[in-house]
Amino acid sequence: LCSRRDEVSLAEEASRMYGSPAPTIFSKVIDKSLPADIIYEDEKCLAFRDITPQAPVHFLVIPKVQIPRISAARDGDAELLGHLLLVAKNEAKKEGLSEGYRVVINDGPHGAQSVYHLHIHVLGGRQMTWPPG
Ligand code: IU
Repeated sequence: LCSRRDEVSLAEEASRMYGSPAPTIFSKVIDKSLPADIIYEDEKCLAFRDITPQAPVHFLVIPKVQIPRISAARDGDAELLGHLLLVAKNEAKKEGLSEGYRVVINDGPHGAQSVYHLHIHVLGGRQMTWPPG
């Protein structure tokens, strides 16, 4: 859906704004070199099913630009971050999560983040508990 030129300009934008964070497995999901179950895509983001689902419905929403973690976001990312949340709730609705769901962003070691490309988890289809582990 995205031209090579778009991809190059996204990479340039990332490098200009964030330096060049080490690419992660999600770079390969974005460039389609790694197959993923993509449920939504637009010019700014992707949503795909988590490969190790922790609930009957578990998908991730990621920006195409590689912000490594939420704590590295800039004031200028406000519109993009808002967009990611709106995509998360739109896809949750499409997935039939009318009884509610959990939205999670893990940050850094204490947050148990494992992939350093910002992603919003959406989990649903079962009763969640609180507090999380
Ligand atoms: P975390 O918040 O960084 O811990 O979440 C990373 C998620 O990415 C985790 O739920 C993995 O199951 C998921 N994931 C994936 O969907 N596909 C992959 O190839 C890899 C991780 I590596």
